[in-house]
Amino acid sequence: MEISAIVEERSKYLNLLDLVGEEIELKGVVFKVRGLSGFAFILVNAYGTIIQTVYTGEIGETGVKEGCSVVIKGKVSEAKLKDAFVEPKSCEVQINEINVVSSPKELLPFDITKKKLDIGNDLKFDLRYLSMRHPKEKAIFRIQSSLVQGIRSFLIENKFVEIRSPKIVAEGAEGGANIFSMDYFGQKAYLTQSPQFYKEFCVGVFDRVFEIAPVFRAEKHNTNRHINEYTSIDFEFGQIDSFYDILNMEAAMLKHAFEHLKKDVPYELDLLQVEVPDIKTIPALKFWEVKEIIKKEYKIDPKDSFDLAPIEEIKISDYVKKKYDSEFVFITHYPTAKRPFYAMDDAEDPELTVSFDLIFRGVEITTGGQRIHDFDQLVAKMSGRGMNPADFEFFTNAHKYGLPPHGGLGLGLERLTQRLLNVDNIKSATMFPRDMTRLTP
Ligand code: AMO
Repeated sequence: MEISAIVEERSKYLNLLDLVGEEIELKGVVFKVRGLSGFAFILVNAYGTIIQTVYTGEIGETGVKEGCSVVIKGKVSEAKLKDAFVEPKSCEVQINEINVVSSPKELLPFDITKKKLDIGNDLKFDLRYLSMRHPKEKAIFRIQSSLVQGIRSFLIENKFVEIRSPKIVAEGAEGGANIFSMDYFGQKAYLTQSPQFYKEFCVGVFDRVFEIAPVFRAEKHNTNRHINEYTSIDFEFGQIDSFYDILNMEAAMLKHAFEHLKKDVPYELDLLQVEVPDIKTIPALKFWEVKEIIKKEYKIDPKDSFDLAPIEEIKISDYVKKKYDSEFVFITHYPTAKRPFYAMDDAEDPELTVSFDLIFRGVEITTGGQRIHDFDQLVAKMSGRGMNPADFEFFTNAHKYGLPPHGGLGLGLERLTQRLLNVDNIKSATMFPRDMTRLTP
């Protein structure tokens, strides 16, 4: 078999519209059978989309049922289809021959052909590999995949090198208690919270780097925005003139990714009625300014004065939407007290850092900022925080031997998906979520 044959075979059906009048072979899984007297509509899930086929005869005699893998030979004809899940809607396949190549032992325990999957979240996650067969559930992850593709292509076009950092590490980068520890051949080890150290190392090598990979957080609370394993989209780059370069890079990356989405997955965006934001510029407000706005405009005065509470993120989004017609807002200059040791302090006010969060539709989706690149400054900041720089020698060595001014960010893929698709819980935007009680599937 020629290497190109498999590629040709699979790409043929994708252009069904171009094949009207032609005989084709279609391989797929039966999604739904609607038998009528003397004929039947068989919706077939063929490599990703659901195609309508028409069988003339008594379907009951063929052994075809939902979940069967079938090979169909038939002719493509024009049609006007209404079924929300069918794509394309302007043609169908008239079956000449249908053969069952595999048949399920049992039918699915719930109906995946209904307009909306009406099962509870527990069952949805317990049987995720089945519930995802529902077109609307599947669309979430098709969109997520396209988002990653758009982000990755932007970064590669802009000379970022994709790296792979270890997930078993000796020290956490982010501090705090939300770190999983483990026994590593008698030594204490952790599951990584972030590729922070490694991306900074790699700036010293490639200048621009990124990683899209899982990270782990031992969050003990069950919220609609936290999971214990998530996909972190990290980038880091050197030779920055100011930390605003990082904000601009993120805005350009999201703009590119959203444009890619609109071209790549229009069917899924339509199915889930997703409103993809049109990014022009993203306003940037300073942390203390935001606190003032919330107090003045919304009469809210939350207790934590060094961080933003979820309600404040919601309110500032509301404010920015009304004032600047933007669904995104950068919040800059977070207090030093709430930022990790590697964050660079603001030269004008050491109580603040040149760091930021990006809020999208009321939820923080990104943290980023400029990092300390100078060895002495880094060691002094660590010591000032009661950390022992010797424990982090493997990290500070990179600074000792020289790093350029640099910065970057971490963007939570599931939070981005959650806000983009407007789903209520981050777990619904996570293929196989891990929370305090869920380890399977
Ligand atoms: P931070 O800890 O703020 O920053 O995380 C960055 C982004 O990751 C997402 N996120 C989460 N998503 C789901 N569940 C969680 N438990 C969770 N925790 C965080 C959020 C958040 O904005 N090293 C820095 C990034 C950097 O400065 O480059 C870091 O990890 O979307």
